Amino acid sequence: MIADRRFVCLGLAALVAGCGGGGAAPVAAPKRMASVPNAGYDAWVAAFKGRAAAKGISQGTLNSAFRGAGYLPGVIERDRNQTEFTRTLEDYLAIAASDERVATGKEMLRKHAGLLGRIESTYGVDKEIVTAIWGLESRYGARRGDVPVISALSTLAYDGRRGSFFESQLIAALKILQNGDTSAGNMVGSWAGAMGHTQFIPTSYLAYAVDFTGDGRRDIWSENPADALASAAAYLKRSGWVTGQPWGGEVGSAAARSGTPLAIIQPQKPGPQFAIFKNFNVIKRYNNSDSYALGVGHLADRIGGGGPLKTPFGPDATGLTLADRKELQTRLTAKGFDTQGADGVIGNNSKAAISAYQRSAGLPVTGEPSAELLQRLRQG
Ligand SMILES: [Ca+2]
Repeated sequence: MIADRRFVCLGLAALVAGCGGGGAAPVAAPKRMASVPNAGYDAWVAAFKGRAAAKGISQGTLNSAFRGAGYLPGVIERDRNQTEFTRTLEDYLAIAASDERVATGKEMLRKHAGLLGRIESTYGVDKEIVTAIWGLESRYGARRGDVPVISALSTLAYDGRRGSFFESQLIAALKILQNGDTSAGNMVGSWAGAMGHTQFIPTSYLAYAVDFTGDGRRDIWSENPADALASAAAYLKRSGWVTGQPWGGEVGSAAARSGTPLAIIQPQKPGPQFAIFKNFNVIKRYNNSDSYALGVGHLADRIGGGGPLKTPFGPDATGLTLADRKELQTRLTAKGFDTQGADGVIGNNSKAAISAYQRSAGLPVTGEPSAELLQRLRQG
């Protein structure tokens, strides 16, 4: 649930833009951040409590919410270190629908078949789509984030870059606590306050989260993903999901021929063309990015048993195709310069391996792939 992907970077947003990240290799999970004393922050919190009280937050809620809260320099560091770059669609899809994410998605679809079936029949949103969102937002619950949300949001609101956005998220988080859906200690998420299996930000939680288990609490933080997955489906339904219609599909596929598409798009040339339907735009309400919507749609198709895209992408800016980049990674790893996998996505691990190889071979250290480098590796 990404209101603005430049500011919320835990799950899939980290793959889209503005979040750095290390290619296909796992990005280190955020360590629980430690708070440090900060008099300016304390003064800000004292003033904020007055504004929150005026918006209906009780003293009891404010006191318990801020009892363990503090200024988190790690959050500001993450906010400042967002590099602005956009992955190619090819790289994005290679990560979003990696073999591992597809395999785990199929496993989750089996493991939670009953739950996902009930969610599908309740909200009319395909279980594969809900599962794909789960996979992209938190790797099926494995990366829900462990940063205390009240501390994170108050730190960002105090810091002031987009202060009003984060103050409104903080007020919403306090409303969640006041409603009794969870406790301050349990309310953890990404460094920017996206929470639970499907990474809802607090305002979206208030507007769309549902209690699917019927225990009276909308618990998206639980190990049990029921409320979170149903909340994602509820969000898509309320955003206009058309039951029974596909998101779209690669031009030429059966899904792409199932009606009159809204448009044909080709985000990367040369590369596959996609016929898109209304549901494509509904997925974009979750995260306003064509790459994200294609990632969800394609991952859902793969989880549902579909194959890879038929049309290859052309060579990248360095002149290498996906097969070339995989070969480069395989050859580097075989020589002892471990790229941590060979998925064809040149991320930080691959760049480090290239640099180490170049250093050992007495070459200029660029860390960048090239046809020349691949040729050299082929020659032994
Ligand atoms: Ca519940």
